Amino acid sequence: MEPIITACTLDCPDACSLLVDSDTKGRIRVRGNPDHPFTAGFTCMKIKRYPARLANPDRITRPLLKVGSGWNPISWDEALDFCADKLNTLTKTPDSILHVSGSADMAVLKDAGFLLFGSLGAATAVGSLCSATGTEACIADFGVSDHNDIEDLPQARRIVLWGKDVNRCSVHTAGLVTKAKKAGARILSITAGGDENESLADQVVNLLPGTDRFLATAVLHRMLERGTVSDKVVSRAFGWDNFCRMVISQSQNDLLDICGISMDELEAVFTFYNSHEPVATLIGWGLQRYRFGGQNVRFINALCFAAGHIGVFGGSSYFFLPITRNINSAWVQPVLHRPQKKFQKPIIAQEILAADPPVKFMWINGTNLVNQTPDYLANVRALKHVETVIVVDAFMTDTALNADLILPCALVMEKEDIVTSYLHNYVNYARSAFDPPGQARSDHWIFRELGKRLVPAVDIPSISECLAASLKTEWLETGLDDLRKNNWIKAKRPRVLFENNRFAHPDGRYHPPKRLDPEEKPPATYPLRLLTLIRKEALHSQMLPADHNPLPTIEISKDGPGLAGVDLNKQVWLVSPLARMPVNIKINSALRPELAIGRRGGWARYGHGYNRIIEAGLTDMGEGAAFYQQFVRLEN
Ligand SMILES: Nc1nc2c(c(=O)[nH]1)N[C@H]1C(S)=C(S)[C@@H](COP(=O)(O)OP(=O)(O)OC[C@H]3O[C@@H](n4cnc5c(=O)[nH]c(N)nc54)[C@H](O)[C@@H]3O)O[C@H]1N2
Ligand SMILES: Nc1nc2c(c(=O)[nH]1)N[C@H]1C(S)=C(S)[C@@H](COP(=O)(O)OP(=O)(O)OC[C@H]3O[C@@H](n4cnc5c(=O)[nH]c(N)nc54)[C@H](O)[C@@H]3O)O[C@H]1N2
Ligand code: SF4
Ligand SMILES: [Mo]
Repeated sequence: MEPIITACTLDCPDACSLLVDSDTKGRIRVRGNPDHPFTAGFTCMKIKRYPARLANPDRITRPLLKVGSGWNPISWDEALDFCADKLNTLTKTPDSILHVSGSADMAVLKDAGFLLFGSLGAATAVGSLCSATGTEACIADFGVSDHNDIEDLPQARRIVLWGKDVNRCSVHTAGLVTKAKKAGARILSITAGGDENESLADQVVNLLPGTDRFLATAVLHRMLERGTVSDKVVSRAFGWDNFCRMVISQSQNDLLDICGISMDELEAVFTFYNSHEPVATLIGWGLQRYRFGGQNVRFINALCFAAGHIGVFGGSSYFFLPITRNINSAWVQPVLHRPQKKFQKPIIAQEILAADPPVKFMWINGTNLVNQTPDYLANVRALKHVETVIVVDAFMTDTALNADLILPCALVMEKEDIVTSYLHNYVNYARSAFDPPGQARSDHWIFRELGKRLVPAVDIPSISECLAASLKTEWLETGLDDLRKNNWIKAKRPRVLFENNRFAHPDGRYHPPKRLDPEEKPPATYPLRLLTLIRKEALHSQMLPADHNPLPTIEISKDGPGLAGVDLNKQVWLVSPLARMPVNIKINSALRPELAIGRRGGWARYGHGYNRIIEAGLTDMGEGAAFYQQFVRLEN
């Protein structure tokens, strides 16, 4: 195979440029493009396994209509007519049509779905299963979710991995941190456990889950007590005095108790931040999957600000870049500007079951919603409650299983597109490297063909039109032809954000948080906190049936309340107030005794799928999912 340069469109911060070719034995290879400045010639193991996934015999390659308890292959004409007929009867009651678009495909063209369903005025899903809580927190603090250029990280002198499992979640961030370390940077990891950061970090502080806002407050308390916050920094904040009163009114010992850490550990974090060398803080996504996840991020930002590490080279608080910021999404704006009814993703089952008018037609693309959203059993009930469910996917996931019609889609590397990143500022051209198998088609093709069948028709522009329109921004100096030739372009963004502490709020200032809410204590009958963390070898539920062991594995420390009275020679069950599931136990003595750790993404239909026992709940900001608020116990 001739080498093809394309780009990864999976939901991953690194947004790699990829080189697809074959090795000397003719086997297909996917590698990191050595010429791309950010990808720098390497990628994760997930994408290397993708050619096998794309060619997998379990792949759905024809539209499948549910008939009784089985599936009938039908033609695209029949499938699209089926959808159009249903939609055409509902256009007068658009609130009964619900469109849910996931982030499995991070590229531009899947947004054609927002154009199509937005034009109908259909209901849409808002909020997020992922990062919106922290993003909203950063916007509340700084006026925008933005950070210094990540490519300058190797020059940082001090780096904090705050709840960030870099080796799993972003191989390139891990690479940049390693470079910085080799150049002499000091690394502090503040974690609830389950990562592999000991190998990178000079020091590790292991705190109780969900309590980061109290650790940040304890450090801020110490800074105020010792008078280390500079007047120049303070002058750039709005409402600083009230914030200080709130911090100072806390008792240092109470704060340490809540976090479960020692005075020495607090002193270590204080000393790390109280430095003339700038500190770069990389905030992970895990610590915002709590009821007060937004506050967790806000108090960490407050600490970074007060210590003078925002707006300087080598500093910054890194959380998330909105993926649409370097492209123009105007082409997606529906022609008809009817306000759309909104369903909140983390509690979507409750909302569907209570909807008035009832949801009669639901379209799901780019997400394994049933498996990946809290309360799996309610999600199944909700889909059964809807008359017609269309799922666009390539595998028989727990979501597809509950569809009335499955439309087979093209996957990563099988379609042309443009993709941006939530970590760096490169915009990559994704070229089709493989033909989609059988009758699988891109989401864009499906939306365009469906649009033609609606009355009145909804016109979805061609691929070239959508892509060319998306490049028209002040940040990019390229057209589509150039990008097709050059494969990527870096958006013109400042390397240092918020220089001189000028923030994006209308008053130009930093806005500290106004509340510090208490963290829930584990109930006596459910003493463990369940953290369902990412796995290295797969992206969320993009696993194959053969990747599933007979039972999912829970890691737990030998000591503590988790295993009291549990006989490990008998079957162990993981139990929440919602449901219970059988699990394997792996002892991991490095973990705090209050934790149970599982790796997320396994499918409920194979007895995995932790969302069976995770209750649906919202975070304090951004309509996020409070996955890690869940308390559980183990029993026989
Ligand atoms: N291999 C792989 N990479 C991925 C993904 C994947 O599925 N697989 N998914 C991608 C996506 S969409 C996302 S959102 C990211 C997720 O990437 P991460 O944010 O890294 O993912 P999580 O596993 O949710 O949480 C990571 C860390 O948060 C820590 N943590 C949990 N609770 C707390 C807390 O209260 N305080 C502190 N300080 N730490 C805490 C845990 O110890 C864990 O190590 O990864 C992306 N990259
Ligand atoms: N228990 C628990 N659950 C969680 C989390 C947690 O911390 N704990 N974290 C959450 C997080 S951070 C995230 S981001 C979500 C991820 O959850 P989802 O957004 O559901 O992502 P995936 O599990 O990767 O499933 C994506 C599906 O889309 C399909 N797909 C891939 N590419 C395409 C495409 O181009 N078009 C279409 N139509 N389909 C495609 C894949 O085959 C796959 O079935 O999970 C959340 N779920
Ligand atoms: S999943 Fe992430 S690290 Fe792996 S190839 Fe895609 S963008 Fe790169
Ligand atoms: Mo995510």
